[in-house]
Amino acid sequence: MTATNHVPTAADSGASATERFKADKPTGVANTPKERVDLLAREMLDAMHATIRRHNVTYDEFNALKAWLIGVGEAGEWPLFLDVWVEHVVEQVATEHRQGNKGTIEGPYYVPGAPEQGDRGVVPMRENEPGTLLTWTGRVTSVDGRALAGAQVELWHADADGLYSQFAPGIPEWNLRGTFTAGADGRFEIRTIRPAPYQIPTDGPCGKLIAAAGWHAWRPAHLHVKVSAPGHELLTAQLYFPGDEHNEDDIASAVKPELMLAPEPAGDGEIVGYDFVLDPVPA
Ligand code: MBD
Ligand code: FE
Repeated sequence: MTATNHVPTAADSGASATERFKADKPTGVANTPKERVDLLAREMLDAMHATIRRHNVTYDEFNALKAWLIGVGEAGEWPLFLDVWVEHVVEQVATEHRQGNKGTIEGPYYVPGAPEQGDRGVVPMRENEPGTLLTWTGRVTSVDGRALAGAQVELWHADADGLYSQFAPGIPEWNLRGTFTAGADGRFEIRTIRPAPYQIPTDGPCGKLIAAAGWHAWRPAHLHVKVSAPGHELLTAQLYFPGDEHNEDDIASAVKPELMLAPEPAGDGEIVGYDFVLDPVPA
């Protein structure tokens, strides 16, 4: 059974991801000194020049690159491209200092403000949402072990067809997106369904690069979360399922061993436990 009657295209999800990014993320460099802009821009250009010299890049290849870059922008795939092939290094640098969970990349499909479900509840989903039921219990604490009552766990993930609401057409607005608020002891319980693996759209410029380079287009099945509490650093993470054939070769390089779930069969679905430890904001 498929959840939609419309085959999603790269242009659908790319345009939505670009609009989402422009609406939510700070993009100014007003506080960046020109010395730093000069350093970063020059080193990135130096790296490109070195590649051109080392491999005798031709005018045909240069023009193919130019056409491809124009296409990435036209299809709205800059968020996809950067989150798949660059974000994992930014994330590693940004969270290296943490003593609690480090997490992993956000990706292009987060939407703030998902409906509040309290400390235990079912994530918004369609009647007869396809997929294995998953009951996840967890707890949010600070690095000193203190329970973080009122911590928010924002969850978003793909459906059993690998599609995200608000980025693929024909899916209810907040489908498989919800905000949970930890109770007095920092505990929460979330009921959802297991997502399917995600395939990068194959009909857009990122898909063309993947095909031209002989790569595959898959991310393993994953749950996205953002966990936040006052006075603590925001944790952005993804959780994965054992046995997925792409856990070892995620196109987005975002799998870490500590993000692997261990679900067990229970009733007509599965249960799993996974806790979060947040770092206090440095004084
Ligand atoms: C995704 O679902 C995702 O999580 C990332 C990082 C990139 C593309 C699609
Ligand atoms: Fe994702």
